[in-house]
Amino acid sequence: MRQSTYRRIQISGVFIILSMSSLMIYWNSYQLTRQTTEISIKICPKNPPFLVGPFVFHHFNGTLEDLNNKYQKYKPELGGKFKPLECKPREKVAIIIPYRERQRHLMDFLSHMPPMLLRQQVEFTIFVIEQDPLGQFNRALMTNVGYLEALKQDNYSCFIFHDVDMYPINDNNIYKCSTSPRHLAAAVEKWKFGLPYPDYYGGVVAYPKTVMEKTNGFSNLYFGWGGEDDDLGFRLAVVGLKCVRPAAVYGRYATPVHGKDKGCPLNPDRFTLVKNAKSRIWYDGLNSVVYTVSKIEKKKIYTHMHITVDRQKQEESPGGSVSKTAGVSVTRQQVRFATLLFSQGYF
Ligand code: BGN
Repeated sequence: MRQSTYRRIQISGVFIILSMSSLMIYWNSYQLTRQTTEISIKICPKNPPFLVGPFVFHHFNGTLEDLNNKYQKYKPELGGKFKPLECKPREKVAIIIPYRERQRHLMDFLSHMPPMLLRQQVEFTIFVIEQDPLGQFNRALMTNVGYLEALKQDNYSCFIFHDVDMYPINDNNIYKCSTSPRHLAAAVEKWKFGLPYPDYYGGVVAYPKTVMEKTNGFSNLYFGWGGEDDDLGFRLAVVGLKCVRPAAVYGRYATPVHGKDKGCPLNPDRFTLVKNAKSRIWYDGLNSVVYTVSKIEKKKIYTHMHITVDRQKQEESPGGSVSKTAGVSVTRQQVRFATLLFSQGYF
């Protein structure tokens, strides 16, 4: 009886030792595979190897569900964080789209951009920053909000502020940041693949986080159409920076025609605001933006934020009291261009 108990204890001991050693073996091999996987994913090369272009822009006629399915193979995280699968990206890029009532353009954008960005081996998330329907649209204020809110989601180091109706048509226009701010829209279809004037900074710009910090972001005071992009150029000048552009042969954008925007009439104050852009930079921007986030929708392939703006409160904030005296002059080309567009019924 005693002997059999002894044997049972012996057998259990052997069993426990065996189980422990197999656990150890399993743990060691798990660690080894983890290390080798981490080592085998290299940092992405400076020059991505699979670029194509020029290519043609195609409208997309499907649904968001179609795109969700199409991009499943890239395994985006909820909210639309895409990463190249073959290498470790060098930076995190937030693509910020100031947005209102442009559903068709948004679908085109979502269909057009991810494949190109993944060929460029960029880690990115698309943030659609939608201003609620009441009141006039404020594009630059939406970009400030996009920047601040994206940073609450992750530590992005590069921000690309993008019109929803501009589609790059050459992979060599790389969606990454350098130390200088970059104006990516170097050759725009609606300007016959050129620019309306040399200091035009509209459409698409890439700012590293450091530049947003240096310029206090953008002005919050441009309600309605025009001027906020000219303001940006003056802010950069104050801090001693200038936008660089890709070669025109690469920085090409398709801009399919569309109807007038509701809620975005010409801003009559824009001339005064642009004139005083330099004097407002330190108190009109990221440090004075007034908004509330009414909803954040983390979709499968992008993040959609709904933003409420209170124009009166914004204009009562420290940056709102626009000086009517001091100021720089608006270039003659900028004024001539705005007048020309207006006379052609563009707005
Ligand atoms: C300019 C607008 C820009 C616009 C371009 C191209 C103004 C302010 C004038 C001082 N600037 O005329 O905002 O991006 O045309 O459309 O209206």
